[in-house]
Amino acid sequence: MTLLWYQLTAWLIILHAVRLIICINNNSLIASSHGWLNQLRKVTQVGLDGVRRIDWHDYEAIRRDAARMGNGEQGKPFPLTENDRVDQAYRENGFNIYVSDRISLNRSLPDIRHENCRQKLYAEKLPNTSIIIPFHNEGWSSLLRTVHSVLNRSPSRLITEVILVDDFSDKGTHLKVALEEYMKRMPKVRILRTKKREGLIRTRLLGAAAAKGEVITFLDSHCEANVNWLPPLLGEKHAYTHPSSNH
Ligand SMILES: [Mn+2]
Repeated sequence: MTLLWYQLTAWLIILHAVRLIICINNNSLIASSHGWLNQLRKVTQVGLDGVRRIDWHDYEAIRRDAARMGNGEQGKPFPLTENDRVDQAYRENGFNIYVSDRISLNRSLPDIRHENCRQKLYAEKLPNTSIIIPFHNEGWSSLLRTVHSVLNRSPSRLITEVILVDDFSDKGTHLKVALEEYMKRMPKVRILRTKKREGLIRTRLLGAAAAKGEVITFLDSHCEANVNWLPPLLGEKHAYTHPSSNH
């Protein structure tokens, strides 16, 4: 009996050791140069469930982002001078739209995920989604940066459309004609408007009723999508908000 116990323990130790070696190999592959990363992108796995999984990372976009320099790039703080602090835009908004206006709409962000997320594969066949973004008197640059980051950091074939739903904004004109003009260059973006102030939930539902995608995704109007944010969420088939929020 004791001998059997020792044998069993020995086998468990060996099994764990093998698993550990596999993990170390994976890590060392991932941690190596970009050339390796490109090769890894083609890796697919078929799980015990028969599902083919692929690496959804867009390594070209990751490289482009890493090379960006300027205000707020790589998610760095934007230092304010005393003159900046008396600016009207700084005082009037709930968050710092003054700074937001001075940062690129396509700015880069640090990859703040757990290290293991860089190695994860997700199902090759994922449903497409309608991204619904309700807003009320949102700042111009924070709203546009939300849209830009979603389109820049999502595989195009997974995005059916981005639906902006205006809950009766009444400050200024930028969210009316200017927004419609701007979005003409983004054919996937549609703009809907409520006929009176409805509140967040009814505004979301208006967008949901118009959605054509297989999955509905709700986002705030002042957030930024980060690296490979979408495939894991579509794999789960849940509705959600706030992939990487600044508010
Ligand atoms: Mn928010």
